[in-house]
Amino acid sequence: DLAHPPEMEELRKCLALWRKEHPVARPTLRADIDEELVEIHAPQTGKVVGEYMIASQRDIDLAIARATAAQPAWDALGGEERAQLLIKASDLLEENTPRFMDLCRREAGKTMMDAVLEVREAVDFLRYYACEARMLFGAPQPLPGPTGEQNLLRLHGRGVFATISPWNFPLAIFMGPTAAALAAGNTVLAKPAEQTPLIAALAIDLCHEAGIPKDVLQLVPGDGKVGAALTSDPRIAGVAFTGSTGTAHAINRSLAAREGAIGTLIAETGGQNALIVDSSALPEQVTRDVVASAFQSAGQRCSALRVLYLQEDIADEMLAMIKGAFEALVIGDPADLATDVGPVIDAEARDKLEAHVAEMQESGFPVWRRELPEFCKHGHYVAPTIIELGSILDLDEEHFGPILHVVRYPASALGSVIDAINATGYGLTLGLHSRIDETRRFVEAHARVGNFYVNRNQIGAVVGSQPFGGEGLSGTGPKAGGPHYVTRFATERVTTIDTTA
Ligand code: TXE
Repeated sequence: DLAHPPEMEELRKCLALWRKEHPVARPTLRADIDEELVEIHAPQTGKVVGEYMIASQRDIDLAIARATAAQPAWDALGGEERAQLLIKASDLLEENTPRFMDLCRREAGKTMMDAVLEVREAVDFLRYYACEARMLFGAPQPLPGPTGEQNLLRLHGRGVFATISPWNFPLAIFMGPTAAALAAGNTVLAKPAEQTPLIAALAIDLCHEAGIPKDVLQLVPGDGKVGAALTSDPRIAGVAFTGSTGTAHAINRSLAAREGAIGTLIAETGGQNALIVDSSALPEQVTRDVVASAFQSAGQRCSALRVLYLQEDIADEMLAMIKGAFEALVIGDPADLATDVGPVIDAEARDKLEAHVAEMQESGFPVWRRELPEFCKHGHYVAPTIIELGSILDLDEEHFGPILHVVRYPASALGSVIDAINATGYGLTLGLHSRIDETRRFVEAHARVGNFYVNRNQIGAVVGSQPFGGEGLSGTGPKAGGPHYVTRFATERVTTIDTTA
């Protein structure tokens, strides 16, 4: 939660601990068979930080067989017991905060502030879903019926779940759906992003140390092919996926093409997130929020601001202030506490973002870019960029990096602005800076988005109080960290007893 950053003193202590180098884990599923060994590179330097084994088809088969065999006992354990194990795991994750911060920096190029917040979010997810396990998976729920009949509803795990996660929240989004699936009584095959398996391996080790059985929770490291091998296997009852919209479509097709039981898909995907600023907004607050949302985490948050709509009559003044703050951003080494903008995840991401900027420039849209400092020359950095557009519909897809697009709109055209935002098909986050209640009510009523932020920073989510997730091209729901999430991982069974017999 960036609105409540931790005290600097705490951060300094973490940093001091983090500086004592920790050995890098080497995750292996099974070392004795034909896995492929892959190197992991630090986004800020390109240097090797570790290596991991890609799971082979044989590994995957074995993992599914073990998870299938272990599921009934895990389900039968009940919510309270599962909750205790998840809480124990959350405590171990919290105790290991400095190790995770170190790995988040080395493997994902996270700044120290982003890293500490990431660990907190993962811990919160584990504790929140543990509470859900306690509340939802205890005694059966009696349902009304005629005299002489008893109806009981129980929730059970669906079976074996695959959780497939992205690199941008390599701990929080890896752990969140995994914890929810476990809480509901499923066994889990957790596939981290290929860029960040070390963080995932440490998290899984700590879950095992907490007492979660090894067959109940297994790490399946690998790339998209490994993910596809999991989703196409009919023994997998459900998939909880977070990543790009294109991959969610591929998984949906893969689940539909399988023979056997119909698989469940819970998907959280990208967004084309806009912020509307009218002439009643407070310019200093807008500037702070815009710069934080668009450029923190190098723009690699699914909630990040991509398109800023400025009401015409204040656009010049607002843009000048935003550019001032943009010029003051510190770009550099994520290990440095002063750094605001670190690297993007890899060369492929950098090249894609650079191609987008070049294309916009060629199309004649005005572009402002920061100079990259010397330090950044060896890593995968993209200079923070502002591009002025005619409409959000000038963008054909999400651009996942430190690029802010700006559009001017006349005060009378608010309705068309909302129509354009809806027409992107995405529906993740939307921000509004306005002091006019009627405007807020209008936007709230017409925008099809999952998370709407009013007069505040359009960043992320807080487990339990700001459940997060989108609709349309942005995901299936329900919202992560919210009261309806865990039940999607469960199946309902009803027993009807004739009590007169
Ligand atoms: O996604 P990819 P990335 C979104 C964000 C952005 C994306 C970034 O908006 O679009 O995630 O993550 C595996 N079958 N969100 O680039 O490439 C792959 O190995 C099965 C949304 O990593 O889709 C990796 O583990 N799996 C968000 C995972 O899918 C496959 C929060 C994601 O990879 C596969 C965070 C296949 N065919 C990021 N192909 C939210 N809305 O909450 C790849 N994978």
